[in-house]
Amino acid sequence: MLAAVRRSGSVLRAASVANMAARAQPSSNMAAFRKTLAESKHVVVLTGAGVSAESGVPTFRGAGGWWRRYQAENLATPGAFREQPSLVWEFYHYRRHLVSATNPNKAHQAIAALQARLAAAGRRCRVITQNIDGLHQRAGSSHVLELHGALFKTRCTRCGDVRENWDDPICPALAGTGAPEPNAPAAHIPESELPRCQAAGCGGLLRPHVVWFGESLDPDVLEQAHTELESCDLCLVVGTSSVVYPAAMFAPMVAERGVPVAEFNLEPTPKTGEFGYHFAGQCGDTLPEALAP
Ligand code: BJW
Ligand code: ZN
Repeated sequence: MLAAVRRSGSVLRAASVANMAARAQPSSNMAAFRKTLAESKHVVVLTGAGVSAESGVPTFRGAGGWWRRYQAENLATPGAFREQPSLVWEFYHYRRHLVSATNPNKAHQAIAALQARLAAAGRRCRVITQNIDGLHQRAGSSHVLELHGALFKTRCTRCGDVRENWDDPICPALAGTGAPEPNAPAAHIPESELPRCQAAGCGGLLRPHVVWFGESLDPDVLEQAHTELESCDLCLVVGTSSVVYPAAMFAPMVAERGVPVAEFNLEPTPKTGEFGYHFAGQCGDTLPEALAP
């Protein structure tokens, strides 16, 4: 079935609709979830922007998803970068600066503690995140699969060189730019003064090493994610609106195998009806309770 899903999104959609119709309302029985967790041998935790919200990192959709007069997701496109590289770099400079000043929250910590506890018991727990903020790793999680790239990595648009970069600002011209207020003026930095490639003799324009809309995810990361999803016996979906593909179909794929899936979110999502559990609330509250030893 999963191989078919990879080949055809429509197979998945048809199966999901049938599954939704067949399922009862998801349970919010914490004791039942904790029993399932206690019996599981291979847990996958799929996270989205909501897991970092309590650290002060804005989500993409909803009220927090604006930067100046732009919806964040409209700046996360190759077209936006082609047309206004200065504006897009300002947006990422703002986020790099903001994330540098934040810390992992109780949700990141609960996930990292679960991973450590299961590993010590010879059980497996893997984090698959759509986030680029690195907060899972800073909380102590290992083996984190970053589906949409990393905020503190750059990629050269000319030679493809990828490297870590924690400089703030990443280049002198971005210093003091990136203010998020609706009326903040654009910096209009010339391309020659935006971040440039340091690989020998290149000097090409750098871009954030992230996955924008319409771009393919790293095939190795995707393959590893599928391997985890196909073999896990419990899946947690934390703080994602489940509207961006391919990640949006990961947990439904797991549920389709009859494996328990638990969603932790402030509100229901388009996929909630496909899952066995839904825990409403801030994941900084719900996850520590759900994952406590
Ligand atoms: C809390 C909380 C708290 C808050 N506690 N909860 C199939 C069907 C239709 C379209 C497509 C398809 N396959 C591909 C597409 C096209 C496209 C897509 O999905 N479009 C849809 C929007 C319709 N996908 C792509 O283009 C992907 N590429 C791809 O598939 O390539 C092949 C292909 C291309 C085109 C056609 C077909 C195939 C690439 C997607 C890349 C997404 N990139 C971004 C930016 C990354 C870089 C950056 O960060 O700057 O990734 S967009 C943005 O959305 C970001 C996020 O990772 C992603 C998901 O958002 P997320 O994490 O869910 O955040 P929010 O804000 O949406 O939700 C937060 C949730 O948390 C909410 O539910 C809150 O309630 C909750 N919450 N606080 C618990 N305290
Ligand atoms: Zn280069």
